[in-house]
Amino acid sequence: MTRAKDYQPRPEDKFSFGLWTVGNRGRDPFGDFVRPVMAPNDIVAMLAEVGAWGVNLHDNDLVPIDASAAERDSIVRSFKKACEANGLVVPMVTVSLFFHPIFRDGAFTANDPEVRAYAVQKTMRAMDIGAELGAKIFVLWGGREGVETDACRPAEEAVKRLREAINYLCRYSLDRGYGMKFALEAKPNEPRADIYMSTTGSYLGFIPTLDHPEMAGVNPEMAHEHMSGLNFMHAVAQAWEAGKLFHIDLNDQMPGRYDQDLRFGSANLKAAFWLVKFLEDVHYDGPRHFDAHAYRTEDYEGVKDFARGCMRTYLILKDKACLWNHDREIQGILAEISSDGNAPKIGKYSSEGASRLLNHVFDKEKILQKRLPYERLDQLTVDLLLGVR
Ligand code: GCO
Ligand code: MN
Ligand code: MN
Repeated sequence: MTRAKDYQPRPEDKFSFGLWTVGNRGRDPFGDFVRPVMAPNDIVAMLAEVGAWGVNLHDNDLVPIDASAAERDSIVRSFKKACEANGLVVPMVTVSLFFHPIFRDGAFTANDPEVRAYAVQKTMRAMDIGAELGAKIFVLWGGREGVETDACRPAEEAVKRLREAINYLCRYSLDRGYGMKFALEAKPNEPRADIYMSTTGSYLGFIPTLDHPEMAGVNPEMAHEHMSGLNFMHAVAQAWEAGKLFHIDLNDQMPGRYDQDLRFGSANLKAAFWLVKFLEDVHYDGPRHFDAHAYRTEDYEGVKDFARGCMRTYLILKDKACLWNHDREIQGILAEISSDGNAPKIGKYSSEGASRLLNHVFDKEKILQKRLPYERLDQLTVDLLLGVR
């Protein structure tokens, strides 16, 4: 990892924003819009101005749900031109299966088979838009796939319906030669009281049960894991280790609150640091997507501050990760705590190895003499993050 010389975003950083993020108009359950509508093509220009690399969208962020085929074609064509003119790529497309009232009982998991079929049709059409715009990642976030009462359906039936829909969509991508991969995004609650597939780990368990497991991975979101009080970096690391980190949603969130979608790094700087360090250390080369929005107090100049802030914080933390990796005292402690000593090798199982391990005598007193200076290590990290090191 080389140190960034400045904190200016560059295309190789692969920073992306959804149309719905910088285009968020600040409505919440208690109050109305505070910012005027910004047309998708103008959002693209704004993203180019702040230095983003990519723009993502839901089908209906761009094409109104009841647009005619001709309207749809001309909107998508004009958007594509705007992206090209502004030098932005469309790495990911997704589908809104949560906004229209028809999804009040879910989409792929709804009890009404007509709603389920409509959800699949709507997704296929969103995939068509994605293919036209060059997107290779298709995110599926089942915001309405959940319950207020478990009386409404057996929970395992929901899993089966979800599987059936995703299997179908994989086949559609193969049939059309779209070369898309699906990134499944978990969330514990909001807008439903409980959402099926509440954590990234749930999806990692579900994916191997698909007909085409190689076509499905995850899109972990920082706020979603933090809402449950979980360690986001651990979820990302597990997904990465399984070869399933297809996309990532970066933002921030105070644990135990409503879904806040705060600017990246604004609530839990230390968690953001470990996350950035992880992504950079393993050379994750997918998009770094900020699924967040500006405070409701902002106008569109403030939205630019928000977007620039997400990217700047990421780059500062990347620089800090580089310093951490080259800090002699930190590295000295790491070498000390990871030394093997005289530990018997476990390795791959064999009968002889098992006998050897069973007969080994462990000197617990000696093992306990080994220093584990994690207080010092953590304080060095804090000093480094606070800029006094
Ligand atoms: C949320 C989700 C969404 C999804 C998006 C993509 O909490 O609302 O994070 O923003 O990421 O809909 O499918
Ligand atoms: Mn979210
Ligand atoms: Mn998200």
